[in-house]
Amino acid sequence: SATRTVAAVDLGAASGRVMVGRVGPDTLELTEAHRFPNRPVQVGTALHWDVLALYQGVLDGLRRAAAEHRADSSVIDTSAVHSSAIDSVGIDSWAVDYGLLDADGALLGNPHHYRDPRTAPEVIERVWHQVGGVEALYRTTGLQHLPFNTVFQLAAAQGSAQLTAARTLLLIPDLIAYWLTGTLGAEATNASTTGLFDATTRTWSPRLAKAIGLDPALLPPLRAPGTLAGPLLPEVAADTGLGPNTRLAIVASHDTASAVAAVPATDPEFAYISCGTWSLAGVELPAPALAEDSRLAGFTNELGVDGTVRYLRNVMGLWLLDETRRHWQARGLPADLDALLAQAAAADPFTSLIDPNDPRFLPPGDIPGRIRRFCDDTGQPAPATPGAVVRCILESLALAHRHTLRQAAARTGRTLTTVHLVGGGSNNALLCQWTADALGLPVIAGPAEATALGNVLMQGRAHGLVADLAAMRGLVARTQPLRRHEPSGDIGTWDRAARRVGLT
Ligand code: LRH
Repeated sequence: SATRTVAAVDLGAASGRVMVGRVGPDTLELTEAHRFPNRPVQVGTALHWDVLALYQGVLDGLRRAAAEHRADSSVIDTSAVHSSAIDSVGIDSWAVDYGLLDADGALLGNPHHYRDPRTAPEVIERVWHQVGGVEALYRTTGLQHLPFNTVFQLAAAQGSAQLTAARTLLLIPDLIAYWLTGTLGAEATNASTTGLFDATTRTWSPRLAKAIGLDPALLPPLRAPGTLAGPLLPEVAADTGLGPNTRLAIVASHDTASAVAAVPATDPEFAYISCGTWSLAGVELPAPALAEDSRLAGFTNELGVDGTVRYLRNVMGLWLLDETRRHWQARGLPADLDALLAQAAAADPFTSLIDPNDPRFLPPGDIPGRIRRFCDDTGQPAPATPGAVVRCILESLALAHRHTLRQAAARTGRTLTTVHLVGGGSNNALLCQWTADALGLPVIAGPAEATALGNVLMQGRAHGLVADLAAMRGLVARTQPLRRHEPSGDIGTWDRAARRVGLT
C-alpha cells in the first residue's frame, strides 16, 4: 500500500532530534537521522534557550535526512537540483516558550527557558488580579497553574523594550516553522498551553491578552494539526537538499499532544503517563473539565488531536534524575545511568521520600542538596549514597504517578485498569515496575519515541494515509515493541509510603 517518507523534528529540553518516518495505512517506521544536545545558557540571572543552535541542529538533521533519502530516479538528473524523497517536515517541542518577532520579522532576543526565575509570585498575583481572579482564569483556559505558563512570562516582560517592539509571538515549533517556510501560524495544541487560549471555544482569548496589556494582534492565526502548509523557503530547500515539493506538515506541535496521540491504547478510557523530562499523567476527555475541583487538584485541559482534551497534571519527572546526574558529572562524580540504576535497585526501600512537585525542585542546580534539605525539613534520613538518592527519586516519582492518576480517575469517574507509560522514561524499567507496584496495576511501557511517532502519524494524516486517532493508536500497537510490567510486592508498603509524603 502507499507510504510516505517524512521528517519529524522533535525538540526536547535536553536534546533535539530529526527522525525519518515511513508511514502508511499499515506502515510505521522510525529511524534517527540526527540527535543534538540542547544546552540552555545562563546570562546573568536569565536562563535562555540557544534557539539558533537548535535551528542549526534542525538544518543539520534535515540535510542528513535528505541525503539518506534521495528520490529514486531512472533518468540521470542533470539539473543541479537533487530531489529528496522526504514529502514533508513536522515540528514539535516542549510547550509554553516563545520568541518575539519585530515588524521586519526578525527575532527579538533569545527565547527564555521556562525554568527562568522571572515569573515571580508578584507577577503571577498581578495577572490574577488583571484577569478577575485565579478561578476566572481557569474557567476560561482550563490550564493548570504553572508559574511558567506563557501568560505569566509575558506579564513578567511587560514594559520591556522587546515586548514593546514585538509584532508577532511564536511558540518554539512555530518559530522553527517560520524560519523554514516564512509563514506565520500558531499550532492549536501548543497554543492551548499558553494561558491565552479559551479551552471551550478553542480559539485565542483576545480578552485575556488585553487584560494583561498584550496586543491580541501578536497572536498569529491558529493552525489545526493534520494539514499541509507551505513549501520550504528556496534557501532552506537548497541548503538542506530537500526538494521544492517538500511541504511543512502541521502536526500536534506540543510534544505531549503528539505523545498522547501515539499511546498504543485500544480502550478509550486508558490512563497514560508521558514520561521524559516531565511526567504528564492523566486521561483523555472529549471536552474540558473546568470545575473548581479540577483547578484545585491542579489538572490541566490541554488540547489534543481531533478536539480531544488532555486532562493531566505535570509531575516533575525524570528532570530530577537527569539534573542530579548533570550536577554530579560537573563535579567529576560518577553519573553513568545504568550503574546508578543498579545501585538504586540494591538500595534500601522507602528510606527517603520527596514530593517531586515541591517548587524547590524546579530551577536547575543542586537537586541532591535540595533532596537532603527536603528530608531534613520532613524529619527523614537524607539519602546517604548515590544509589539511595536515585532510589529516593524513582520511588517518589512512582508515588506521584499513582497519586496523580488516582486523582484523575476520581475526578472523571473512570476506573483505572492499565496504565500506558510512553516516552524516554519507558526505558527505565525500575520506574515502570515501581509505578505498576505503587498503583497495583499493569503498566504497558513504550514506545519510547511516542512523540516522534505521533509527529510522523499526524503527517500520515495530512497525506491522507491514516484515517483517525484510533487508526493512529492501532498502528502504534501493531508495529512498536511494548513491555508489560505486572504489579508485584505488597501494595500496603506503598500506601504507607504515600501517607508519609502526603501523596495519598
Ligand atoms: C513536556 C512539556 C510539558 C510542558 C513542559 C513545559 O516536554 O511540553 O507538556 O508542561 O514541557
